[in-house]
Amino acid sequence: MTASLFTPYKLNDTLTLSNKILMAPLTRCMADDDLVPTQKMVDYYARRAEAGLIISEATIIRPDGQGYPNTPGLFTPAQINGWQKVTDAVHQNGGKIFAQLWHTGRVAHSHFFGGGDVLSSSAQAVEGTVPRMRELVYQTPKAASLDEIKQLVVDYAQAAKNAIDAGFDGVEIHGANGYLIDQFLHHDNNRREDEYGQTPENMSRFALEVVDAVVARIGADRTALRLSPAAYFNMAADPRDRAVFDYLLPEVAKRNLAFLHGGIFDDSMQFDYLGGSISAYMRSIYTGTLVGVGSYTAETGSAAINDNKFDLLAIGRPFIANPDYVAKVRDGAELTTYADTMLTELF
Ligand code: FNR
Ligand code: 8K6
Repeated sequence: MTASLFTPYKLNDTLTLSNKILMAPLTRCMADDDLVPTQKMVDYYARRAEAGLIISEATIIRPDGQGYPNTPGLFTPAQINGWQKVTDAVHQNGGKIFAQLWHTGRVAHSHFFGGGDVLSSSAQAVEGTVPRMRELVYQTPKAASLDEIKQLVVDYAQAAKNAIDAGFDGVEIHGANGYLIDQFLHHDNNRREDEYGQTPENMSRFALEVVDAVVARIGADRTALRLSPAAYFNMAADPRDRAVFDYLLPEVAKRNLAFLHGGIFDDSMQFDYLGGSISAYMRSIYTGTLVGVGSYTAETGSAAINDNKFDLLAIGRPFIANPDYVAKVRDGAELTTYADTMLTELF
């Protein structure tokens, strides 16, 4: 029933995956206080190397991208060295790993980087407080100036280069889930009146500039992108957002990236303005390799691949609960059920 997951998949001339199961990016907040990956993180990723591809937990590109405690970075030599140990261990176990590149934008908090501005597309604050640090109320961001946008693009490209230096097989640009890039792609957050706002082309500009800068630095074969056409996390939906993604997805397809990955927790959710689920919407206008995700089991994911709904399956929470997820599925062994209490420990 899950046989379709266990055939190799050629992403491009540079990368072939040994199976179609990806480990989804999963923030764990377990890096040390300098945001360097620890030995426990090395072991955690190494245990999961049977995945066709691991996508690392979201990893911040620079200090003001941080929105949660102890999320790893990729901007200091110590962080690059720490990740090198992770990628070496994964490679030794026969696996492949991409780094997910992250800037949280308005979901950042200056508590984590010693004060100063939080940057976003516009000065629209996200409501509420930082999870697990309930005393930290989100601050109103500064709308990034044109110079600040240029610098952000440069910093994404540098983090991508740092990822390659750290031994990663590639990067996934985190353009999903209401973080910085997504903050340009939805009307709820993007109120700009310059060349980065108002029209689908303008609202897509930052995302495409980041993609192009990363591709120029490390190559399209090693670059992937995660997007959330539906606003569902830290963001309110607006039916006008559809036109933004109708423009953006074909533009991304022209770049021949390694893959495009949906950002969603449950892919059975239907969005009126997208005409269905986010994977169905993305499949209808994106022509390259598509990764499906969101509350799938190996069986439902395999069936979706057989039905040509997407090409590769990303698995999140079950991979936290089962380090040996791939072997268990292959052998038909029983899986341990995920519980939020498992987030307190890396195993
Ligand atoms: C996530 N998710 C997530 N997504 C992302 O793009 N970057 C990240 O760092 C994280 N971090 C994260 C942490 C935890 C604890 C959870 C549960 C989820 C979303 C994740 O990649 C995935 O899309 C969802 O978990 C849905 O897939 P599953 O878990 O239903 O297979
Ligand atoms: C501290 C880590 C932050 C990264 C994301 C963690 C996600 C936690 C898992 C549950 C989140 C629920 C997200 C909202 C989905 C809404 C669907 C309507």
